[in-house]
Amino acid sequence: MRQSHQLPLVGLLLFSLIPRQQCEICKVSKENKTALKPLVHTMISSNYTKGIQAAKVLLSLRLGGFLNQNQDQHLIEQFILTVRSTEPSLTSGQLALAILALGACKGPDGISINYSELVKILGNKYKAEIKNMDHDGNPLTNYYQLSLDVLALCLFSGNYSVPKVAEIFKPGNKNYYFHKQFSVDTGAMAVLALTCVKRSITSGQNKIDTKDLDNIDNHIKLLIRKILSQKTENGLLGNIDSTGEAMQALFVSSNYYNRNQWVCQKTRDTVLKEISQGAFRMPTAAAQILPALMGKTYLDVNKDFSCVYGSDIFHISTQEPISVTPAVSASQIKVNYSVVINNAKDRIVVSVANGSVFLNVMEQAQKENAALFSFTAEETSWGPYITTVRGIKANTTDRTYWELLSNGEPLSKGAGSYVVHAGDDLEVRWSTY
Ligand code: CBY
Repeated sequence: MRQSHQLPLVGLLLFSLIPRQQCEICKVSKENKTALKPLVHTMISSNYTKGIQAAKVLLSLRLGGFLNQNQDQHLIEQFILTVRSTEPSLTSGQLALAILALGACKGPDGISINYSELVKILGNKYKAEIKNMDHDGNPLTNYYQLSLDVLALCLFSGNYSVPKVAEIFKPGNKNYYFHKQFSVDTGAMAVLALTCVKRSITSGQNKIDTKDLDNIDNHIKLLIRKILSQKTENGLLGNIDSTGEAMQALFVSSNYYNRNQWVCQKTRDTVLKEISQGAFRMPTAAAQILPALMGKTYLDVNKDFSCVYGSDIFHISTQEPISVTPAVSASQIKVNYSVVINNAKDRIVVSVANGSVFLNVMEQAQKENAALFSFTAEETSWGPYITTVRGIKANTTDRTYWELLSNGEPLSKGAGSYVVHAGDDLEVRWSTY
């Protein structure tokens, strides 16, 4: 055989010896892609591709290559206007996500985005977060958003201090925990951010002290250990809504754990089963799980790399209305509802339609007794977040919030998505985290 003929064979042999990456192993196969249809469906529904809330949806659809060129152009143009008009009021993490979504890939010609301006503004918002930590160690928002900030600043050549990152992202920091419980979402996002910083140091873009590199390396290792310690029997990491980003964190850090510590196929198969049972009805929830199932991570964001188009395999139009709220039937159920402030508990029994969510119960209680049960909520990408009850306002600087519970257990869904059952003992409790 002539040498030129042997080369492809040698290449093939070598290729088969390279261990396959976790993200490749875990990626949903071409034949099984239809299993992802409900996710894409939920995300493209027109109501949820508007406003700053759409950032994660846009990022996810673009990373996965689920849009056609027209949809991408239309959504990006609309999104640029949103970012421009809302920028001063955006939190640091919202702006970071917006930058990641806009720069997920290189879009259609003719759309120009002033990244350096946006990244500069993000740098300032991040500085304000750090400054707020001077008082009592609490940022303006939270560590999930600080991680998004560092990730975007790192990927888009913004300004941040590596020694400061190495200092504040220590896994023992209280900001990784809510009520002493490790937040898998937060840890996962921190791993993605720290991995980006580590890669930028080792590729020579960032000249620093090797001590900082060692520290960052160590933080990643410990965070991965903590994420894996939250693995459930069926393979979820934390809960269903933290699993997607935790998978991304594990994809980019496979050197830090053994193959037997995480069987990613098990996680993926549980997630696929949950999709078929309608677990990801919320666009943000769908957006968080989709990239991992496509074998992608937020570290694949690259504004100079052309977007992949044409795989609108599901033929979904942006106009198609999708119902995201569970069906509410005419029959009524009775539930108990209380507001708990320190040791004082005010209780009411309310009647709501079967299929109602926690928020409906709060509304009914408020209608019946506004003095005791008045409340306000703010719209977030996860639906309504309860900000005040009886005029008492949650506050990040004191780490206070209104905790939602059912039968004494904290809920893992928000007020707009938790479906209540007859006889439930529902509670909003003034808490610190
Ligand atoms: N996003 C953020 O800034 C939020 C980050 C996050 C870690 C987030 C979960 C994860 C994510 N992927 O977005 C987060 N929650 C935080 C930081 C917080 C705190 C918010 C205050 C702050 N410091 O910024 C706080 C107060 C500890 C908190 N979450 C409270 C709650 C409860 C809300 C109650 C209310 N007042 O409305 C609640 C309902 C828990 C409870 N039992 O009271 C809650 N969070 C839940 C359930 C969730 C999950 C939502 C899941 C769902 N399907 O609705 C969550 C995904 C999320 C949103 N919280 Co918090 C975590 C999970 O279960 N996997 C950045 C921005 C740009 O988008």
